Amino acid sequence: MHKRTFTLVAAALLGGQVAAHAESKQEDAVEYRQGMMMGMAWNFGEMGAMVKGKVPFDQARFAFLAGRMATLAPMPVEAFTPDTADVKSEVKPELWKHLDDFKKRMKDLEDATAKLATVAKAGDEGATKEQFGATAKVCKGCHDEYHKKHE
Ligand code: ASC
Repeated sequence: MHKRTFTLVAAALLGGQVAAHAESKQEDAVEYRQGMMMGMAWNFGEMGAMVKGKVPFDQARFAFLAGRMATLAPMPVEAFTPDTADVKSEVKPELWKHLDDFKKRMKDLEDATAKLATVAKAGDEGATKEQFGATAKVCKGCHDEYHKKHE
């Protein structure tokens, strides 16, 4: 590699690293968990479109999306730490008063999405749609309690 190219690549890598740590640890935690939630919404949204008949139902694609959702579901909870309570976010203050209930709901989501991935892979369209509905209820229940957009 040319010295100049090396320098440019090294600068780009270093720049990226600096950017990733430019914010506080708490702000990073909020961005991380928002990213995970967005990742779930992306995958769940496409499954929802299939369930509602807005796009054709494709069992293999559904199972792929459900697998990704099940991978993401256990990830955000660790970034909901009380030291992030003052960072601007969509979290209702109630969440910090009921952190155990919130964690239980996130565990319910983990279980529901794991089941969704299993059922979708097994290939029964009716059972898949039913478990999608059960999973959406877990999402909605928690959003109703703790997400500002669902006030
Ligand atoms: C979605 C999404 C949610 C849930 C919720 C289910 O597709 O982004 O937050 O479904 O609306 O009721």
